[in-house]
Amino acid sequence: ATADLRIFLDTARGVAREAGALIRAAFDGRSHAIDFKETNAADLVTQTDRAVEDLCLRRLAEAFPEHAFIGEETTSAAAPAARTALGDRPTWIIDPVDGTMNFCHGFPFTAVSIGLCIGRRPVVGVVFNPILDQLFHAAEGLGAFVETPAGTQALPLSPAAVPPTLTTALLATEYGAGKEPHVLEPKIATIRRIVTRPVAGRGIRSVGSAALSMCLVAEGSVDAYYEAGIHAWDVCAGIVIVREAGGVAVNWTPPAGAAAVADEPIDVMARSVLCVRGVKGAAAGSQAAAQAALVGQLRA
Ligand code: LIP
Repeated sequence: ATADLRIFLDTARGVAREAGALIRAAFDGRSHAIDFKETNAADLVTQTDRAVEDLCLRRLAEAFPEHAFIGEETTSAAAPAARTALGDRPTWIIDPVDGTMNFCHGFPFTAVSIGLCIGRRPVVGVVFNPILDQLFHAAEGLGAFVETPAGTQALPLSPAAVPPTLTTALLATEYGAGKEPHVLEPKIATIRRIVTRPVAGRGIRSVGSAALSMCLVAEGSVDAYYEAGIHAWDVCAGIVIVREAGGVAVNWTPPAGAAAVADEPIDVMARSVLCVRGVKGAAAGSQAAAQAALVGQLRA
């Protein structure tokens, strides 16, 4: 119930702050010993990723011993057969350092991302960028907020007062660590379509963190974000933050027989995401047509 979600959210916020302090302390932009995952030169992991994941798993397991856990580094290091599948049990999905490459290079878009799924649906999300000191959080039915040293604000922020359209859109995407042709080609084709066709989007940004890209959608700084090849830990928390900020978050490929975009379920394990911002002050549902149109254009 709502009271439980509040407890889950507040616990995750505390854990994210503690984790963020570790990231902040290690953020010197130069001297990280880097390992590579899956023999891919663009898929990095550092001691900080591992230390932050250990901390998050320990703290959340102490608080909620009956819950399940999926962490990026634990999962990546495990043999496929030993990886935790997402079931109906409450499951925390954690990316200890989303934007590890940014972290290694001293580019200040890096965050700890903590999401909770119940019955496979993302219901709590916390994304904390300790470098810029921005903590984004949301829980189903409780709204989305950003905490900064200046205070707490509800999302979206202004000036996202008009519905999003492709012709006026500032979009975000990532080239991503996955270099398989079936992942990269559709992304590049979409970028080409957006930047070459007249009046098809104003511009594209790539900030290097899926979680923070989704927070940019939630706050209204970008109109939409799409990516394929990402993992559940990159997007679980962000999905809740986008949705609670009045945005839509769906998979890039629609599920078979799906109804309206606004009612589409999202599969966090499906390795893709497409999200569109909400409109500040809009009545629930009043922006659905504009959001669905933009989703359709980006999927086309
Ligand atoms: C990264 C994402 C980024 C994506 C990369 C990678 P990591 O997460 O946030 O948006 O393009 O493929 O997955 O590995 O830094 O946690």
